[in-house]
Amino acid sequence: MLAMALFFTSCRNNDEPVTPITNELEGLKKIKEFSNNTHIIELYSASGTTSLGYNDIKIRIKNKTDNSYEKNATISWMPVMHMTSMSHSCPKSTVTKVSNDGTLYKGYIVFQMPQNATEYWDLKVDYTINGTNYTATSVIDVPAQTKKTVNSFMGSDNTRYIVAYVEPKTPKVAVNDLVVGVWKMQDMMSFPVVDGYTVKIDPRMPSMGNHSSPNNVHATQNGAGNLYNGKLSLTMTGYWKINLQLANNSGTILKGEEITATNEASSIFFEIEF
Ligand SMILES: [Cu+2]
Repeated sequence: MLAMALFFTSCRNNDEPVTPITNELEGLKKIKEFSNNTHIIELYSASGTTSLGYNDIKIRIKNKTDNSYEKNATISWMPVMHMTSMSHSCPKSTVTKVSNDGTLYKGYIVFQMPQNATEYWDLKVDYTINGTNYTATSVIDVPAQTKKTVNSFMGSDNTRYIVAYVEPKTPKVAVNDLVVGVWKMQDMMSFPVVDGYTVKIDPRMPSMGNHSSPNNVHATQNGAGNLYNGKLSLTMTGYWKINLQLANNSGTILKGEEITATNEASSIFFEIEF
């Protein structure tokens, strides 16, 4: 018994050398890197790409002098679409550290329009390290998509809204945890989260008599500034159109129509196929 106790004790001690961060980049692929005179900015996502709609993005800042990663940066970012007639931004989160002693920073950006031959997105990253300000800007790839995952529209209250699909990223034949986001265009450059609304959902299979599914739950917020959570019921694989209605705090529908015998789709919706 003593021998065993010693064995396990020593085993545990040998295993214990502290590895606080095993692999920060696990499950991430590099989107791109760009630089200024002092640093190389690395952008990561699960897919290694940026896309139309909601994007979870991670950032690292590498110091060019010693190739170390900056752990004490304060970062902000500004995505801008340069269109022929004007420029505008999109919904975005603040940028925060993933873990205290790590090198990764995280946030989200919701591209509501795709690029084209003459109009493009870029991302300006501003950061401060030990009181010194730095900046770097890079073009970001936002190609058009076949499935709709983001809606940008004028509500009946004359406010422009953006409603984007976030989860499930890999839908299953099940009642899935649904996450969506709701933002409004305050001006061309600021798109804050809208609080206290409801995103009503009605998933349908147009190829099969437009049938629905049971046990869906409309998406609502669990706290100001947050994304919206609901339940998305998918009873079989294939193409689903998730019809939406956006209701404000008092329940007034600002955009979107109910699905009836004579109306088979809403004017705002998401599309998934799995
Ligand atoms: Cu645009």
